[in-house]
Amino acid sequence: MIRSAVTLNLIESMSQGPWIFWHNLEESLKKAADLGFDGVELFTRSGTDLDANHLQDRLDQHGLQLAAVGTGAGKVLHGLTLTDANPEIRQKAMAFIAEMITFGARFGAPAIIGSMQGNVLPSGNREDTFALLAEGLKTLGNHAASKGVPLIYEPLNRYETNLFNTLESGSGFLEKNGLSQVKLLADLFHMNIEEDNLSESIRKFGKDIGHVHFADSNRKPMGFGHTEMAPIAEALKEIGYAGYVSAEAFPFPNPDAAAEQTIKAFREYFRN
Ligand code: LER
Ligand code: MN
Repeated sequence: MIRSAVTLNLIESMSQGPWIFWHNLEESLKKAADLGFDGVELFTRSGTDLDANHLQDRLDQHGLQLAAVGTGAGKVLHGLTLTDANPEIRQKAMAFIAEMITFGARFGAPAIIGSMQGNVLPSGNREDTFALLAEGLKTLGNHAASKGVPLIYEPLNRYETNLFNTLESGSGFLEKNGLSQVKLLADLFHMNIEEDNLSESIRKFGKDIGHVHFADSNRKPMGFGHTEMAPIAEALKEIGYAGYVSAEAFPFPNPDAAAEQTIKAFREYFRN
């Protein structure tokens, strides 16, 4: 069964970006539960930012699951990536993500590697950078598997990474490097920019999809842009996708209305 989730950014020093709820754990969990979401996806400063027992209590109280945890704070706050030219920075990136994997795994939730993948730098070599990424994903994928969760790797649009931008190239990379512990994130916003045909890509590479980010063509909540969602939902159902469709969208026009629009769109496409 495809499940709904909504994102919550708990980093006080951030105030902009594609997250629906912001800063307040208690209030956001209550709103998510009241609207009928199945889970929440968290964006925190680190894997030790939240007390896990406290979070478990709060989730249980509201009947919510932890859908996934983002690792982007490693890049945004500390400038870490898995493909940095400096081995010390790569090591710190690995440690940061490993800690996040351990945290999420306590809840059965996978960690997502999006911006932490980095880029091939103008001075860098493409194949060498791919090798660094493969090495990082291999080690972290094994760590995730030892904790009983997959690791999620996210192809991003070309303005955010020059590594892998499509499900096809991401899937080929996983296969070539034997990264069987790693699943792909199908972010509908990135896909709208990069894929020739979203539903065809989902059908073709669906075996690798482990998480979905639910946003319209303009990163607003689904329904506020021009993505044709019906065939995408059909494709996800057809491949037997059974993970989360998680709203990583701008809090437009405000967090509450964005959450309401998201759950309305989720029900329209996945509970009809
Ligand atoms: C992360 O999930 C993502 O989609 C990126 O665009 C954020 O930088
Ligand atoms: Mn995303």
